[in-house]
Amino acid sequence: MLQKKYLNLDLDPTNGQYLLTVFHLIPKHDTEENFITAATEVAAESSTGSNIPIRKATPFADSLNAIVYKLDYEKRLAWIAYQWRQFDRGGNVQNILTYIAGNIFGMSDVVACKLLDVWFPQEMLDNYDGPSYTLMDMRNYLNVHDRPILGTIIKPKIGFTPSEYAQACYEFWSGGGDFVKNDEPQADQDFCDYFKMVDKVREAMDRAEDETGTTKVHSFNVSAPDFDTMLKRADYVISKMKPGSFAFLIDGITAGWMAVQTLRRHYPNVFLHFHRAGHGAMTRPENPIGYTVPVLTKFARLAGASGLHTGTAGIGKMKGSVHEDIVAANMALDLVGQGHFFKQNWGIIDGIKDKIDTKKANNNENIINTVLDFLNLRNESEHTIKERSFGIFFEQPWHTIKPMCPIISGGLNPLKLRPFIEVMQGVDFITTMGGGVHSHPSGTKAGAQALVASCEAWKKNIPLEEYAKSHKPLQEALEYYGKEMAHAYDFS
Ligand code: CAP
Ligand code: MG
Repeated sequence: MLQKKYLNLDLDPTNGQYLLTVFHLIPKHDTEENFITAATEVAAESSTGSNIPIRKATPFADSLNAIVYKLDYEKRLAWIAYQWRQFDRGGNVQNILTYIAGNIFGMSDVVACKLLDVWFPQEMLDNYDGPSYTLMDMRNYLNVHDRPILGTIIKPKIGFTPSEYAQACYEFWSGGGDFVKNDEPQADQDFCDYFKMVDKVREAMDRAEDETGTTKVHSFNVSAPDFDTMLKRADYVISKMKPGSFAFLIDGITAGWMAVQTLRRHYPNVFLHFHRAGHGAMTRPENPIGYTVPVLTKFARLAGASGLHTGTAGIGKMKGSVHEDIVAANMALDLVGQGHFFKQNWGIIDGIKDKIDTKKANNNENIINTVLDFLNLRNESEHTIKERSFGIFFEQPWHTIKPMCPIISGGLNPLKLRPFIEVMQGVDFITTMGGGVHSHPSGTKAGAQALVASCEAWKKNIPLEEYAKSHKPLQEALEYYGKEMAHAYDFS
């Protein structure tokens, strides 16, 4: 039933009161009239109403109605504005998703309802945590600044004892790798006691650091049956590991947004690693109902994840569009990110907002230069500005939702590093290769050495085949992955 009070095509949605959304929407019986009706029903169900007008509504309650403010029937697109004051105070991300990615996905009146993009007004950003410990902090700890952070996931996913698990970590680190993560299902299983695993990882890390002279990081999955157990596992890691040498991995979709935000608020000085196992049910491009990878990315950054898996842009094994995954990676990192429909400015220009034209500052460089001009910091070195764009500079007067690190994983191997750097057009990401390292014909350490050599070849701009002549593990990788895996990638 058309719910007129949720429709206003004359609304000005840019006054800072509204979180904006765009949905791809197809009604059960696809006519233009039903499309408009469905849009108002989605607005009602995701704000104050139901499938039928509510007589009990008061004028104030009605003032909180979500509003359909723009429609494009040809493309089946509906723009809906939500007053962000309707959301739970205190920076609650879960509550927003309960509205705009909740009941509406179950409505029988629609056969397609996909949240394509979302936009947060700057006035709203100030109420949400955003990342605390960033990629820049991890780079400083590892002393790695001009290349991706090279990581692995221990495989088999589970089944190792603590000692076997730690041995695999040691082999990867001793081969030159920086970063190891638990796989997403690894937790506290009877064959691999969580606390013993942590103890053994610390021993392996000490051994590898002594041998290589470089620092290492391990991302411990702290997903658990309940929050107390999650915090107990996290606190044990803290008690055993050096500050900076560990991250907390959370299965953000299955453990939930409250777990993500609890970790962000309890441990602001730890890299918060958001694994997105399960996201495909919402984000696969062919799914008619759900939300996109850039939307998931925006909410993970708002919630304060330090890093999120954002996909391999068609180079790995997981389904995902090149465009979506690159948009997501840039949305994670940049001060100004261009989404499918909205340009998201993640900064708030305290006290100088009326003095500079934020409309002119429409991308990273402009926005940084605009603020530096105003603050007469023009003569800073390029590196300092770059470093500062990671949020250090913008603590005062300009503060911002700090960048989040894209984590690139899924079916990758050392031969796929360069293609991703070229697609990404940058190195600000962590890559984790599981099968692509632990299937190397000469073992895990050689897998790590092949990955390190592949990165060196890229940095020196030497073709892999050429560089492999003096790097045996890379040569073996070329022979193995080049033959075995070439057909496995979907470059669509
Ligand atoms: C990769 C992985 C990661 C996925 C997550 C796995 O292993 O450990 O969980 O990459 O996907 O279990 O598949 P491989 P995404 O390196 O052996 O593929 O990053 O797309 O969320
Ligand atoms: Mg995994």
